[in-house]
Amino acid sequence: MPRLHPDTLPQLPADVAVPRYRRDLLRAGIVHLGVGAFHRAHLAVVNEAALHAGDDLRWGTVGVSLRAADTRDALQPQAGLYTLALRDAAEDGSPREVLQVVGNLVEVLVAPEDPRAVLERIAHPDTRIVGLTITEKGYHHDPATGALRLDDANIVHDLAHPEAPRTMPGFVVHALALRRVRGLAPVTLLSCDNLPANGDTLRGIVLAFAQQVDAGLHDWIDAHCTFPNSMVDRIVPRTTDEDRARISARLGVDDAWPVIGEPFLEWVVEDRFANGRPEWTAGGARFVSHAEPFERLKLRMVNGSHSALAYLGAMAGFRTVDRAMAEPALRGFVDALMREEIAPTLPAMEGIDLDGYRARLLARFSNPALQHQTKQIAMDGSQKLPQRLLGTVRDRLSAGQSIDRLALAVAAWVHYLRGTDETGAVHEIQDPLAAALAARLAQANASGSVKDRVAFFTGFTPVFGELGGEPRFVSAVARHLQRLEEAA
Ligand code: CS2
Repeated sequence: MPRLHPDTLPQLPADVAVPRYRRDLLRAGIVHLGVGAFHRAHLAVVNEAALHAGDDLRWGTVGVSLRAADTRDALQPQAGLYTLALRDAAEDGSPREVLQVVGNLVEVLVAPEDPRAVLERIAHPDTRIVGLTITEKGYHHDPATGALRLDDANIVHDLAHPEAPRTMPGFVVHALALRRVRGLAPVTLLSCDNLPANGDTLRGIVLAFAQQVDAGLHDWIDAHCTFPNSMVDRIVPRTTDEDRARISARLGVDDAWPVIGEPFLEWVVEDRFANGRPEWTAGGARFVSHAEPFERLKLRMVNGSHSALAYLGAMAGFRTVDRAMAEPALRGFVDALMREEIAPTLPAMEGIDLDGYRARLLARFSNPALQHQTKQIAMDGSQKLPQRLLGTVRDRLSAGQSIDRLALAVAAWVHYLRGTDETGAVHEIQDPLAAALAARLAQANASGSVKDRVAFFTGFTPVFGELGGEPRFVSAVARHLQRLEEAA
């Protein structure tokens, strides 16, 4: 089969959407760090709609992979083209799939191969926005406080090697230093990761790193660059070989690197751009002055219940989220978790009907065409729990309210960390703090009663902050952990 490529676009079936703007004239106004499936199924698609809606060709994207070369290797022979497959189920339950070839990714750089090229690209006069979807762990921060970890070995490395950094803060700050000395315009740093106040968090991290490099640089960034907060939402499961084969067969050409997503998409962004932006409203983005309430809503409702489902589901032996949702007890649990414990912590927001939001979410989680793996969501729990579940726990405790269901979700994570599910199958704990968590758990397990174990384990402050010292939290988690362990 021929490869997906600008030359083979005319052969595609008529029901596959393709780029309709002058790709050959695209400039790269955006550098995107973390060019994974989420970016390619969300931001890049909204950006594609903006290119279709207007004729502003300044907004092509150069993607950067901070680790692996696989995306570049797959997309280079396709001149950056790839397919987005939006999947859900038809009335009769059969999978339905709409295909679109996306064209605004003009190049992919692999940071470890050529760090200099990444620095130069961010420092390029055409670059106006640096976007980020590098997942929570890419920030090298303390998950409980959001502060940059200056003792992190890679951060120490990057402070000493301005010409060859490895981390996001290293690339961003050293490249901004180049822009500054060259007298270039500032850029917008746009975090689209699932962190609370993601723009503010990014700003704190970038400024903390810059302060170590040069106080003048710190002040320049502070005065000229912007860090809008943004809320992003679309479920994007990992692409499988089966997806690749099915999509290539439908296209009639081989796409080595398609992405899968649900039809639903939301993007709420603060309209604070230092050096212009595309008209992303054309692709469904909403510009607001304060995105923080939308982020909180999304992190607590979508991601909080997603993590709860992932840990409980994975431990019960359910491979996918829709399979877990088909279990009445689990569906009833996440429904009640959202309705009774999460939604009441959210402020009233204009245009948001929380009952409708919850109902739609239950339907999204039940989408059988996504095959979203519970283990994919279960990874990196230490980086996710604080903003997904623990902030809600804190708010409810300080209002004297019950945290029964939230505590079950937290207990499910602790239970998951033992590394075997209830059917006896072994799973690997993928987490940047895996070694520290394992050590903590082993020490906790030597402490005797479940309550003592939970008290010791939740004393791990990088995740729990001060919560481990809160008796109501410890006893609620311990009660559930005991039940989970007895059931297993
Ligand atoms: C998921 C998210 O993998 C995870 O942890 O909870 O990626 C989730 O699918 C997205 O945030 C939905 O917008």
